[in-house]
Amino acid sequence: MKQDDPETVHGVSVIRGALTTEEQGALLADLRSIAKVAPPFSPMTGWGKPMSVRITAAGRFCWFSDRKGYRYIETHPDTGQPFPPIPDLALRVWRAFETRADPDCCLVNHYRESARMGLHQDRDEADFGFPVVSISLGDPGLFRIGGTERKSPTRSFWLHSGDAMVLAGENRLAFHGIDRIKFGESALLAGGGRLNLTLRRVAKAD
Ligand code: MD6
Ligand code: FE
Repeated sequence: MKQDDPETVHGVSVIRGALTTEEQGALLADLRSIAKVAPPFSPMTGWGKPMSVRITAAGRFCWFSDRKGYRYIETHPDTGQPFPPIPDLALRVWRAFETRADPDCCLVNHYRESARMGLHQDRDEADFGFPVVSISLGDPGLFRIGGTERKSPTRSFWLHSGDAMVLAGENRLAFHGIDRIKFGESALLAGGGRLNLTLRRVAKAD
């Protein structure tokens, strides 16, 4: 794992190729085991349409959304079971950026062809002093980021398989999303697609 000198891409801290190809494969295997016990689901948006991304999680919390709104949950919506532990490799990436406490949530987003994620802020966590750390796997995703208001100007850049990125400081509450993926470009996922892990602390650290 590469932990040194994050570069700044359009004001965002990125470690290109943080995970080697072998590590990406190992993390993918971990995610497959997670998906077996915590099957990915498509949360409903506020206007009753399912999201194009499928999500699941590891750690204590998972993000969830339905007509009643969005929130963090501690048991799987279908199985009623708690989520499996966060993979060690993902924890190691987090610790390259943050050592005060480990994350208690690792969201896993799965993008199939033509899936996207609209501009949003991650603001349901207790302490914005902690970052959100992302790891990308599979096909490239066009990441767009703006400022703390929806109408703030945005810029975008590609995230590739193995890249790690952190939203912290002035970027922590910036609006961001995924415009599109370059489906079928990476060989990591058989059949194409993109996986993104976002590690965060939902509860206050003690
Ligand atoms: C994605 N990422 O890359 C969506 N959120 O699929 C996010 O929503 C995100 O990459 C907070 C921090 C980093 C992220
Ligand atoms: Fe986000």
